[in-house]
Amino acid sequence: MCRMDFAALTIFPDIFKAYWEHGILRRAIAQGRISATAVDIRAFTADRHHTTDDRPFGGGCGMVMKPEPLAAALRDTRRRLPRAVTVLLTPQGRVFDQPVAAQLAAAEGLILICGRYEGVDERISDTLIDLELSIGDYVLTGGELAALVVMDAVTRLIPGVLGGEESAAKDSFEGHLLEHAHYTRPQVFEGQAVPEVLLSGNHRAIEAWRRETALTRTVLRRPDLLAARPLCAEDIATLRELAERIERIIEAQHQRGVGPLSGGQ
Ligand code: 9D3
Repeated sequence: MCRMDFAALTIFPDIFKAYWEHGILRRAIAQGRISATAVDIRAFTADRHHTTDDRPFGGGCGMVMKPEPLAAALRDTRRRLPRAVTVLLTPQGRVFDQPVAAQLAAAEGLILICGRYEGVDERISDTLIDLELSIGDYVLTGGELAALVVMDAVTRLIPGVLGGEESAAKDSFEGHLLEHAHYTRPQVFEGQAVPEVLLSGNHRAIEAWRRETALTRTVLRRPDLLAARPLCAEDIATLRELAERIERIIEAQHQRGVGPLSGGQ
């Protein structure tokens, strides 16, 4: 059985526990498909005040995470998880995406180091880190949420964590097309009906409709996803048919005398 051991190194271990106690992560832990531990960096301090930060050499505002407690916590965790990949969550890292999640899902373990303050001492990242990850271009107050994001995205890719049909079938195009629209009961909600085709029982028509809505949403909202990966011939045909439908609508407007030089109306 595939199994993944996660360890999060943090000065706020309680943040993790609440998330781990719910939903798919909780089930994955209960089934023994993953393990998850929060390692309190403060437990590896030697001074009376359990100091984890200090002032930056060279001056400036903000504090820096001290290297000694972090290195001690990391070495202790590595003794327990010798084959784990060590990841530092930092705004300077490579942006985490689905292909990175898929790569990390093949590891035997992940040690996720969560920075606080202005960041961790550079000598930690220089020598003890395999990979630096950011979760996107916005400013957080620390690495804990980013570590949870990585854990969440990686966990659902571990074989057996999701139910059978959920996982394998969709993974092939996960990440390069938006999902189709979803509807459930009631059939009419606040005056808005569910699209007819979904009630037809015609599974081929439903599949075609879903693919078409997925494609058109992607074209309109996230064209960058389409540019990143080629479409199959059928999808291109669907888009061409859509383009022709739009063309006919424009053409019909021309017939009524509306065009770029007509001044509208
Ligand atoms: C004065 C410069 N600082 C504020 C702009 C730099 C800075 C230091 C530490 C900004 C954020 C943080 C805390 N963030 C993370 O630890 C972090 C993060 C993020 O902020 N955004 C996206 N991904 C990540 S991963 C870790």
